[in-house]
Amino acid sequence: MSEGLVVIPTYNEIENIETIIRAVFSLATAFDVLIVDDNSPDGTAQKVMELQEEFPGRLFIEVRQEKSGLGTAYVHGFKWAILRKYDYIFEMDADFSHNPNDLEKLFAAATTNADLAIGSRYSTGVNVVNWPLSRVLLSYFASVYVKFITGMQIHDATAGFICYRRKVLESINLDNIKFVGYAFQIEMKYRAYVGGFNIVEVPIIFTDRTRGESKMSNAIIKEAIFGVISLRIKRMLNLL
Ligand SMILES: Nc1nc2c(ncn2[C@@H]2O[C@H](COP(=O)(O)OP(=O)(O)OP(=O)(O)O)[C@@H](O)[C@H]2O)c(=O)[nH]1
Ligand SMILES: [Mg+2]
Repeated sequence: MSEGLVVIPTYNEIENIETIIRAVFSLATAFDVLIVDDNSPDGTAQKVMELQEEFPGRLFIEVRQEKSGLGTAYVHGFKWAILRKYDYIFEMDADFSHNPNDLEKLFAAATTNADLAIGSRYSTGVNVVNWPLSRVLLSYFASVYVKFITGMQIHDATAGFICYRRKVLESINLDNIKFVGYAFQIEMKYRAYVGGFNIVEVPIIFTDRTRGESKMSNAIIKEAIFGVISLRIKRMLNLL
């Protein structure tokens, strides 16, 4: 067993799944991989099961019965990782927006001084490739908004490319995490921040997906806008 586990949530990622898994396993550092698939109709899970024969003891899959959002997929993966005592637990998308080669940069940060290492698009300017301007602006201003409401000094508050030390995840009551989209990413960072953990941003370049479909929706944006306010209120009431 490796000390690091890369958790990848998937919904209809048949066009990316095999290449992303192979990319992780071709890194110099040996990480294990857990796919959390929500019963994708396109057969993503079946593909993973086929690949498990090639990577026994390194590639794992959890299949949930229905599409229930990225947040709870990660919570499922985190609980799985904590039970198995992985020391470093990563979040990464399946769509190559996050370059698997950067896993090693996040790992280096987490094994030196970071309790939570964030693959950050905005710590050195705006490092986003191929996103329409509207998407860049939305994401960038989401981070400014989060900073304003929460006071948390993070450049990329909605980032989903992360390495956590296990103790950070163990300190968070994962059953209380209910958000499904960007609000989930913000809440995880905010809880780590409130918990006094050392958060480090590692600059990365984020590239828009070229294969498969986006699951972005207005509901996810709304959840983030109101979610940040509700986090701030919970904090004021000492509930967080
Ligand atoms: N298990 C699970 N995975 C999901 C769900 N929604 C999204 N994902 C996965 O989460 C990752 C991020 O989703 P994306 O659709 O790329 O969302 P995004 O990155 O915000 O948007 P785009 O990059 O514009 O597509 C991908 O690996 C998706 O397959 C879900 O409901 N359940
Ligand atoms: Mg994506």
